[in-house]
Amino acid sequence: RILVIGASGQIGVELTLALRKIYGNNNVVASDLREENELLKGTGPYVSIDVMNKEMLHVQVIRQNITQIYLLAAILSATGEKNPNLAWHLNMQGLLNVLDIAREEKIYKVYWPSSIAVFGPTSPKQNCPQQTIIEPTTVYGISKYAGEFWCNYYHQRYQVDVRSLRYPGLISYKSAPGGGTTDYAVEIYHEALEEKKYTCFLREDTYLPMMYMPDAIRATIELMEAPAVQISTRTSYNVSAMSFSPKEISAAIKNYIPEFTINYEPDYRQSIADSWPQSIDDAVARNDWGWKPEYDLNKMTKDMLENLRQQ
Ligand code: VAH
Repeated sequence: RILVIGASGQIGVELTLALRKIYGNNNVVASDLREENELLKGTGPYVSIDVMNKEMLHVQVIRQNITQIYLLAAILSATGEKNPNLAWHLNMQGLLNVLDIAREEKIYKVYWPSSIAVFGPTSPKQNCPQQTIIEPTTVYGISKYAGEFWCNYYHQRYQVDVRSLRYPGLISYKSAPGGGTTDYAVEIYHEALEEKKYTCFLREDTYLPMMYMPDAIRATIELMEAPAVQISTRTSYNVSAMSFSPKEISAAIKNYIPEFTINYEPDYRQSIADSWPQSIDDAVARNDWGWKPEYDLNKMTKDMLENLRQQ
């Protein structure tokens, strides 16, 4: 059985629904510190778990007959800069609790997301490769990079089959993002429909690597279902789909909502965005397990607006 920790978050909701479709509702136990997300209600078992409480988590893993764990609970880049100690503690200790329980209980597979936020100002800005100079300058990036080495360590030393993807900014309509620097790219669709205007907290020319949630969910499942022999990277894989700026996503939206207008009021998140690469090289993921994105900016924009209109 699969346990999803952080199932009520932006990725967790969609990953839980996707995993339930594949493995059956009752075989995917959703958990979060927060109460069950509306979209999950009635689709399968839900337990309240605090990933920081290792003993309680261990009891649930045994009681629920868990054989795979997806750990999505984390504090993201923007919130992390407001609460550095909490972000470090939750992101790091949560992972260590899961890895140690996976070792003790011989859990079959573990998934843990990293992020392109591991890269810092000294990493290449264009086509940033899998291995390069990596000097994160946010607490979130530091915790994700450190976590990658812990995943590699638990695989090497204890043969825990833990796998990871460095997600770019993720855009979705089913679930709200939580405290990320790339969240503008989700907010803008909601505001375009509701207000026909948006005040963007990043400069118009801020290019960032992005991915539509359906691609991110498929990448996660394809990675987890790949034969272990194909997995050459036990820190975390670069994956990429597109890069765009607020100016470009506004133009894409204007194709559907011509009267949409945007203005810019950069805030503290601008310096976080400026520290990250503008585009990512995901050749290793493509070679190892056949990664290939399906959504570009226009296809995503069409799908986002159609689905948000129906909500
Ligand atoms: C964030 N959405 O903004 C996350 C992501 C690459 C960005 O890690 O913090």
